[in-house]
Formats: sequence, C-alpha cells, structure tokens
Amino acid sequence: MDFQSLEKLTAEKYKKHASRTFNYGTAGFRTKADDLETVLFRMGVLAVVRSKAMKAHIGMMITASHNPACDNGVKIVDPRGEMMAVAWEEHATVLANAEDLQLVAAVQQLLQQENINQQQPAIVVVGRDTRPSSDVLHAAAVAGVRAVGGQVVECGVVTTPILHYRVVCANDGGSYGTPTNEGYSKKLADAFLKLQGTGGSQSRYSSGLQFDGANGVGGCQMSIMAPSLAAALTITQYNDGKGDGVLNYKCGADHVKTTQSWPGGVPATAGTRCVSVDGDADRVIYSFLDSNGAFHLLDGDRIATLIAGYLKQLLTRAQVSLKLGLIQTAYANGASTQYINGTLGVPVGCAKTGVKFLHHMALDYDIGVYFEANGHGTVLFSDAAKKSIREAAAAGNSVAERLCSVIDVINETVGDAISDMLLVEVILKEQDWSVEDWNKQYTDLPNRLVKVLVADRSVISTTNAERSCVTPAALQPAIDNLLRSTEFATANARAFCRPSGTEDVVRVYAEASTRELADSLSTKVSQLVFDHAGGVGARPK
Ligand code: 16G
Ligand code: MG
Repeated sequence: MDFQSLEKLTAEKYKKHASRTFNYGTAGFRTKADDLETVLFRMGVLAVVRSKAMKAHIGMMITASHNPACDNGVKIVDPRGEMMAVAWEEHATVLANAEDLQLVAAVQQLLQQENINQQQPAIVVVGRDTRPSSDVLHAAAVAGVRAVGGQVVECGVVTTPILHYRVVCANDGGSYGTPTNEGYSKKLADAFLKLQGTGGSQSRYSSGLQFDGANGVGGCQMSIMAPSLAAALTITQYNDGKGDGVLNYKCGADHVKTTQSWPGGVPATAGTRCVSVDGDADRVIYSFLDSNGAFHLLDGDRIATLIAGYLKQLLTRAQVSLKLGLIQTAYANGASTQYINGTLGVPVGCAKTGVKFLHHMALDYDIGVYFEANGHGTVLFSDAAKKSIREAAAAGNSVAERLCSVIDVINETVGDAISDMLLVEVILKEQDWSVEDWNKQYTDLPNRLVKVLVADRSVISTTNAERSCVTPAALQPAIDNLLRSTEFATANARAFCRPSGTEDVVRVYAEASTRELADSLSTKVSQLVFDHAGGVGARPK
C-alpha cells in the first residue's frame, strides 16, 4: 500500500479537530455533522483495510438514522450484511482519534496486527441518506477509500437496508439478488405481488394505507416502489422528503414510538393504518386512530408477534419441522412476551439492545425472528431451513411454496422498514384482519421510557440482557425493593435502567398494569438512578 496520498490529504484537506474524541458505538459514529468530515475520511481508509482483511466487498452507510437533520454518522457493514465485527470497532475508534501525523503509523499497525495482505484488492460499497451534510461527508469517505487505493461502488442516496442488500449481493455472486438498487426494489415488489395475488374477497382487510416517510430516504424509496406495488396496495404518501418538511421532525418511526402519538404531516383519518419509517428506513412502526380519535401504536413487538405467529402457522400447515424462535430485548412489552410464548407457543429469547446482539441470538434457530420494540427487526432463515422449505415446495407442497415467496419478501440482511411493511401487509390480508383486529391480539402494558442525566453514564453496568444492574452496587437492590412495595407488587410491574449506547444519558424503562403506575414507577426508578449514579441537573419528579 502506498500512503503518500493519505499523508497529503491528511495534512491539507482532512485535518483532525483538535479537541474531540470519537467513539464507534452501537450504530457506528454518530454526532453533529460538522464534526465528522475527518472521521468519514478515515473510515474510508478503515473500510479498505477491512475489505482486504475479509477479502470481500465492505459496506459503508452514511446516515444518522432517526437523529435530527443536523447530525450524521457512519456505519461499516461486513460482507454478509452484518454490522462490522465488534473487535474492529476498537480499530475504528483508534483510527478516528489518531493524531494527523500518527495516522499512517496507526494504519500500518492495524495491517500488521491483523496480518493483512496489502496487495489484496479492496472494494467499498457506499451509500448515504438525504441529510444536508450527506454530499460533503460522502466526498470525504470516498477520498479516504481512494487515498489508500480502494475502489468504490456507488449506491447513491439509499436506505440503510438497500446498502446492506447491495453488500450481500456483491459478495455472493448475485444469488441473493441483482446487485443494483432497482434489483432490490424489484425483488421485494415481485415477491409481494406474488404473495398478494389479485383481488381476493377480504371483508376486514383493506389495501389502503398512509405512509409517513419521515421526510427522508424512506419516503424517496417508497416513491420509487409505490407504482410497482399499486396492484395490491394503495399507498398515500406523506412526509415524502420532497416538500419542505424537516427530516425526522415530529414524524417518522422514532417520533411515533417515543412520543406515542400520531405523526405530524399525516391527516388524522380514523381507522386507516399509518406506516412510519425512520430516517434511514430500517425501522417501521404502525399506528392508527380509532373512531373516538384515540391513538394506538403497533410497534416492533406487535410486528414480531404477528410475523412469528404467522410463520408458525405456515410451518404447521406445510408440515415442515423447523425450530422457530423470537428474539426481543428488555424493552419488549411484557404483554407481547406473554402472548407469543404463552398463547402462540413460540420460544422467546432476550438479547442486549443493538441489532448485532439480536441478530446473533436469532442465528440459534432454523428460523429466527428478531425485533426491537422500536421497530427494527427481520427474520433469519438458516441455509438448512431454506433447503428443506425449497425441497418441500419443489415436491408440490403449496404452503411451502408460499413460504419461499415469504423468504423473498424479507430482507434478511438487516431490519428493513419497507420489507417488513410488505410482510405485515401479506399477513394482514391472509388473516383478513383490519388494523383493529391486529391490535386486539393482546393489550400492551402501559409503559414509559425516560432519560436521566448523570455525570458519567459508564458507572452503570448491567447483566442479564440489561434487565439487571450490576453497578452501582446498591441500585438494583433499591429497584427490587421498589418493585416489591405494595404499590407495585401486584401490578405486573417491571423496570430497568441501562446506559445509552448512542446518547450521553441513562435510559429508564418501566411498565405496569395502569398508566398511572407505569408513570409513577418510571419516576421512582429515575430518582433511584439519579441518587445512586450521580445525577446532574434537576432530580426527576
Ligand atoms: C442503535 C441501534 C438500535 C438500538 C439503539 C439504542 C443498531 C444498528 N442500531 O440505534 O438497534 O435500538 O441504538 O439506542 O444497532 P440507545 O443505546 O441510545 O438506547
Ligand atoms: Mg434507522
């Protein structure tokens, strides 16, 4: 490798900010866009090294997902579409923070440490979302890749799931799909139309829906796909990113889920389901208003239970014996866990927050459904599972054939708002359910998620998939005492706290049988966190 160009660009164009330290967190680097140009340049370099190490195409997605429009970020995607291996997160952090004059030495050390063949060609697949900073940061990333002799495959402005899809297709010789943006749209639309068929005599399901694109790339992608879905789905788009609406502002999946309220910019039409995606379209949330105008949320837990229940039904009907399981996080509503485990009889596992942890646990099953309550999730089919389903289909089993199309409509590489939405629509139509029917399957326990500011959130450490707190030592016993108190002991109450991986805060989640009790519990646990973990500012009340 030749480092001249890297040295020159580092000295002249991509000088490091003097005072900032960057950390590759759960979703890569994510912060104010103005601070990120040098980081993006260096991540271009890292992606090349990773590509050489893996002898495969590596992905690089420039996005800050549901964060405000002034933020941006970058995630590196491994060859099979997974998040970059955890061991390399530290390498990314080292390169991002190296002093300008030490950058080349840091890269050389990484090459040596990982025993990388420098002659190996490197290809980086690059995508970006619609943020105002996107072009500048994209140029920096590409400059980084080229500075050390890597090649770039441009995806343009795409959703995060499309970038993951493109990486997988590039590495598996096209068997997952055609490695173009059009290939992605066509694969999903074809599978969807095949599953929906034409017509049908639904009395409860209606094909009309409102789509909230968060004023971002999900809106753009839906504009591309909606015409090809029109035979089976009447989509009215809002917050499509073409008007002057601001990205993620009072709309989109994160807003709807966290505020538990109807998205701005979407007409309040009773009984119509609304699909909200986040700023990079890897999360999806459904919601609707009932005839009294009351808001109802159908979140990732609800989608996961719908999908797992449906897959269980198909497997039983197809008489294919495969191990099906669902992975949730501590944030999953207790009612959803009870429903899927108790009523549907599907085993449930709990993973730490963050897609990579859920993904990893889902691999333990032949068919692993994983979802975070925030709407990020997908289904993984093992190679053996696909093989037995395909063999059954080839032998004339029509339910197995349907399962094959279900597999095609799913983006297994990562949670994908549009793919998940299409699968939900398939299931609702097949069950002939209205959105109210879907919502009736179980009743969510009222819950509250709040933030607590502390001087140093790393004083909180957790175990048991973040459901118990280890340090500060006195905190968990205090939470346990609270849960045993007369107020909460018989209220189906549950609460936990965890340090955020993306913001400088501690998150507190509480659920209980009534809204008042859930609110009271979240306040009381917040106060305990504040008192035991060095709260700053006003004590929660
Ligand atoms: C990141 C994660 C998301 C998780 C969220 C939690 C990925 C790609 N994304 O956005 O899955 O729900 O962080 O954020 O893993 P928090 O740690 O701030 O609560
Ligand atoms: Mg996202």
